[in-house]
Amino acid sequence: MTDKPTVSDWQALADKESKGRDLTKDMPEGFQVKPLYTAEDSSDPGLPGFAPFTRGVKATMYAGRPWTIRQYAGFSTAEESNAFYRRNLEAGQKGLSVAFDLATHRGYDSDHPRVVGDVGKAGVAIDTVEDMQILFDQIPLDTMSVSMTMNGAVIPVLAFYIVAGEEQGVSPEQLSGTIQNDILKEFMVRNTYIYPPAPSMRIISDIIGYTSANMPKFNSISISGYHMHEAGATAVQELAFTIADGKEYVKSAMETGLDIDAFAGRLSFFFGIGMNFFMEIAKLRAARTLWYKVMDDLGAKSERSKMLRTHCQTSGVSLQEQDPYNNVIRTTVEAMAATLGGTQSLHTNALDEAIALPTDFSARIARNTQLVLQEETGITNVVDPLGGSYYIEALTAKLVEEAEVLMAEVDTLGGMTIAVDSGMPKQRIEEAAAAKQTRIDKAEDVIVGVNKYRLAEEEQIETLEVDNHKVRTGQIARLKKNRESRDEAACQAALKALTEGAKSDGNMLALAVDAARQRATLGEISSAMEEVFGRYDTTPKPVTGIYKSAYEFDKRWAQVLEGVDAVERRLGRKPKIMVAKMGQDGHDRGANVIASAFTDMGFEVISGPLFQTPDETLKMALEHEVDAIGASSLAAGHKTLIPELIDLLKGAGRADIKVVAGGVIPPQDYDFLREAGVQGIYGPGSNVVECGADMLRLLGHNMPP
Ligand code: 2CP
Repeated sequence: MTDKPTVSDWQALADKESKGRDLTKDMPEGFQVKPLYTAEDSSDPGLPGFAPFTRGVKATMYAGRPWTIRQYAGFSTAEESNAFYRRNLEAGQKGLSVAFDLATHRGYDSDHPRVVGDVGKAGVAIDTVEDMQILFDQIPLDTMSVSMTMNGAVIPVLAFYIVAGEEQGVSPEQLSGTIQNDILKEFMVRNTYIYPPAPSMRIISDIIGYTSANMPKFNSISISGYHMHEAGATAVQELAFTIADGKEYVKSAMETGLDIDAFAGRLSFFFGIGMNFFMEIAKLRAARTLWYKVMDDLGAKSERSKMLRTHCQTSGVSLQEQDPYNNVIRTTVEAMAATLGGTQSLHTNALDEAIALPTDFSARIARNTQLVLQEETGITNVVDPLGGSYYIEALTAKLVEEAEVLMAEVDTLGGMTIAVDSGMPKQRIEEAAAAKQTRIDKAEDVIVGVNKYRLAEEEQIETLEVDNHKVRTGQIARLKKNRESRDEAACQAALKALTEGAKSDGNMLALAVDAARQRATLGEISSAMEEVFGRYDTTPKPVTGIYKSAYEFDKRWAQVLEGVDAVERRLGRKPKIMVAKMGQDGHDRGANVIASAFTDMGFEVISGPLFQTPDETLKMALEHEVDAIGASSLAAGHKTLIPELIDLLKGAGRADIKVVAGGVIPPQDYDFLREAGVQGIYGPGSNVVECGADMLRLLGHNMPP
């Protein structure tokens, strides 16, 4: 009998096979993975349902109850979104998840002049309790669990939901669901905040206080790594910053005198799931392990307080505009990672989400992806089926270890509120995003159909378009009716009480529920608090130097640098571009990537603040005497806001300033935008170096192809 081969025997054989080639792979997380893992690399993760919950928070997990199929949706009016929800529930969806439009997110009623291009676009427009009632018409709020993605205008939205429930005959104790209510990550990456950090943190504690006393089935927060993931964070960054955010919320609620075990069982989480399959599975297992340790350290006694329960969404940025049916495959792989990682609830993206809102067709395929996994594959039969895999266990432990290092750094700074204020997490994530973009542009990270195997000709797919003007007109009429039919004095008194409460220590949610009962609108409730808290504004601060070093020896990059030099010599100054974010769309990853890369190319880049009106963009562009404006749009406002900017430029006699557009823009809209005067359009998957080359051509430089 021969001896059992050892790991050294394997190494010798592997070296022979690979002819000494190094087969370890660098991960964006800053560590390497080896081609083989063995028992020597891993340890026993324990059992599901028991601390530290690495293998799942329930003993039986999906064998006892499958994850909730919860598709995030909402567009145009409450009527249309309600009809969409009901069709989806009949077709197998299990929970609801509401997407609000950006006007609602930022606390503006639909008739506010700043939100002309945003109403009803990237979600449903909600201005009043009536809108909320229509949204849930014939959907019983005592049995349906409803998630609402709301952070900025979280107080009026939750108040409307509570009052809509009351008027359906459902008491707050019966309401089940989740409110996102995670403001720290808004300041870091998502940008739909309204108030500055300190009052925003107070609002969160008020909500935790109110829901723990009155809404025992309602998850008071969804602490979200998803948006960090989408902004380009590595798995380690997503884990560390999300868990650190959670720790901050717990500490701040405890400081108001709440008992940790009275509210911690209703804290929930939300992670993004990308294409690094095993990394993503390990990430969810690591997240549960980390949360257990954090909550144990903070003194939680109840086991429930230490369980990390999470929703997941497949990655939006992994979706591509090119060859879009590949997105179905990507979403399936990501959904498998989420479920093998033990998520409680899941949204699977629609294949057209990189370019537009889902259609009924693409929404069906997305939902069916989960139904097929749940009902055809056997994934639900066994708890944590990858538990004990040497690689998965080693990866889980490595992620825990690395995330703890980063969390310690946050602790040294003084916790997440201070860290966010210092800009550290945002900066780290932007560095990771720029590094990832470079790997994609150089085809080191392969994206099938984009930087490899690209189709010679793309077929257009049908997309959904919302008639923003129609939605806004309808909402304005409904707002008028609401204001005319309410008891004005009672409404104003409730709003005044809210402002007074903001000045003292009133519970903002309890006071807003009173105002909602008196038919105060979302904008009015938000303004009543804004009087005391103020409105927070910010300008993106892109990182520099990453592209320069990544492309040091690249020929095309060198041509672009030469081009920029030539234009500079001609103009007697650097060519200047402004990166503009108009409307209430706060997605700034793309704008930051462009600003970073163009700065490194030698352009002078002016980054406009978020949430500009076209008029404000015009003024800033003229003031800085820019040569071109790049308008970044990821929330469907492009057909309204960009043409308006071009008209304003013409009106100011500056039609010579070139306008290009980038972001989530359906190809169907390209002709419309070109006719409006847009001179370059760059969708997802565009190569930033080529964008630079194009810009030089627009500025009159004879750029080689
Ligand atoms: C679960 N249950 C079980 C078992 N599994 N009971 C016995 N045996 C089992 N095996 C119980 C649970 O304890 C729970 O009851 C109930 O069944 C429901 O299960 P759950 O696992 O809690 O699922 P859920 O109700 O769907 O809740 C999941 C989450 C929740 C994660 C806790 O917070 C959630 O739904 N989040 C969704 C967030 C979301 O949709 N976000 C949208 C983001 P108890 O409750 O009594 O314990 S989209 C965002 C976009 C991209 C954006 O932000 O911009």
